[in-house]
Amino acid sequence: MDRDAIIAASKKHDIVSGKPYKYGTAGFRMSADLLDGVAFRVGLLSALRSRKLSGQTIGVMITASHNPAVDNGVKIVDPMGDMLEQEWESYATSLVNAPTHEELADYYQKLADTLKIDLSSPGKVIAGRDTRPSGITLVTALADALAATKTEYIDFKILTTPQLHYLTRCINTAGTPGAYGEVSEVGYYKKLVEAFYRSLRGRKVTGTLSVDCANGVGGPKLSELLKHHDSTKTGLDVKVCNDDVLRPEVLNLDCGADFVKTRQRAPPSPKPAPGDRWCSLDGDADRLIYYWVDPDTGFFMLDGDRIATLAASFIADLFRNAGLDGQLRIGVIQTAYANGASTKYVEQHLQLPVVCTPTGVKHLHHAACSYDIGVYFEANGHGTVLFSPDAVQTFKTKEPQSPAQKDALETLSALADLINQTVGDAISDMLMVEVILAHKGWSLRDWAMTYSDLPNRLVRVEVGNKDLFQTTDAERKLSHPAGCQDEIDQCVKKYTNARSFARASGTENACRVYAEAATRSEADELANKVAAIVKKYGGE
Ligand code: G16
Repeated sequence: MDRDAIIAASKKHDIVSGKPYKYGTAGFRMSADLLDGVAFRVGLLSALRSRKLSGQTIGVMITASHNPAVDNGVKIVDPMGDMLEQEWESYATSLVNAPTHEELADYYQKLADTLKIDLSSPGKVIAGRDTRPSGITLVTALADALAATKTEYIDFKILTTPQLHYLTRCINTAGTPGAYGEVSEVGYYKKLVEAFYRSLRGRKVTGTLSVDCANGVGGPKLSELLKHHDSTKTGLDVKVCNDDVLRPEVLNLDCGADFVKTRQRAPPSPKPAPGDRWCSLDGDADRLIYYWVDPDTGFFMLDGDRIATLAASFIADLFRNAGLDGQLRIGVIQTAYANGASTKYVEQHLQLPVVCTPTGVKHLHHAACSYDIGVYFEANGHGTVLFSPDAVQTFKTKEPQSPAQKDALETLSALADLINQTVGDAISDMLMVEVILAHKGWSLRDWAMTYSDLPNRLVRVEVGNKDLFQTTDAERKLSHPAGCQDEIDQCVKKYTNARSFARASGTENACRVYAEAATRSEADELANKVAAIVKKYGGE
């Protein structure tokens, strides 16, 4: 093997000792200055992963998404564009934590032996990064690992996270019946725009949509997509806002999907005029939140739960119109953060099953695969709708019995192309929402009328040691530290229709507390009380 080459290259990319690195909710994520050695070691692991999977291409995305500009992150994408298989997360963690360069090379060899990987076989890795300047040096570290292991490598440079997932799947399916699309960024735009035209089926989007791009990669990429789009065909009129990627420090600063969701208000700049239709993307364009400011009642947000219910109800209607009711199964996947009212709406009104998984799209994606149509969204706006190969085949081959059936089947087929099948994609999800609103002839206010959210509050709590907090029951309860959950339960009991839980974030050095209750003041009070409990148990 390339032991000497790995050791020599590794010496250029040290890890910062004394830091326990962990493959978290979305890979390794922390202050960018701690990540050089991590990116190198992730390169080694992706080289192994590709060879284990007979030389299929593995993706590596360098992004810290919604985190502040000083952070960065590295995550691995499997051949079909989904997240790294979970068993491999622990190999990644062990490899990154190897204390010396020699032990790193030894562990690399050990993994190859245990997993029966032929290190002389071909391997291929592609990479993308968001607009953070630190991404440039991290890509160099990654490339050095791929050179040391003689792994073929393509750097796609600046991309949104979902574009990297798209490209990974395109490369691995090229020339097969499941070919996902043209292997290029332009191919991504063309696929989405063409599917957008087909999904609308002659209907027109009305009114301007202002898009807050979090001053991240979504800004330039959305502008790029619009160059391939003819608004006279669709009526879509997009105003791209907060797209300053030249000043790195403004990334996610007082704008973007995470700001809007956690603060429950519109970005202060540019100030949305009352009644205008707005949405926000996050720093790597995989989350989406809609909102408007009502002249009478103020800010109103349509988050991931709302996008899930909108998509599920529209697709269920199309199923009925296509005569597919009862033939294919639709399921909705949520996490503990889903508003209780949305879960009730899906189960009782839409009569669809709901599954709750731990946080992280990797968990939701996995659960969604067990349905013909799996609608998965986290409340924070991260999600997509998965169509099984059987479902897509049925849309194409079922003989329509009426023009209405034909219309429904063709709309379903177009949606399966429009909605990113690899991972949550804010740009693709935004086009899906616009299609559904155009079909229904709805404004955001009509969409909001479907059900009333329970008032809720999300709080970030900094603690001495977030790893003390361990969860069970799809993160709805704490198993550790002992006594903490009891105190939370006692507290929740005092409020009407209330629910609250706490968990350690897998992307930030903090815990998160969620609370919902019958009134806004109760939700706020409960969240603050639970946050105080978490702080008390959180160590020095
Ligand atoms: C990532 C994950 C999401 C998760 C979010 C927050 O999002 O991809 O699935 O909901 O982190 O996770 P946590 O609460 O563990 O910090 P993103 O958009 O930051 O990549």
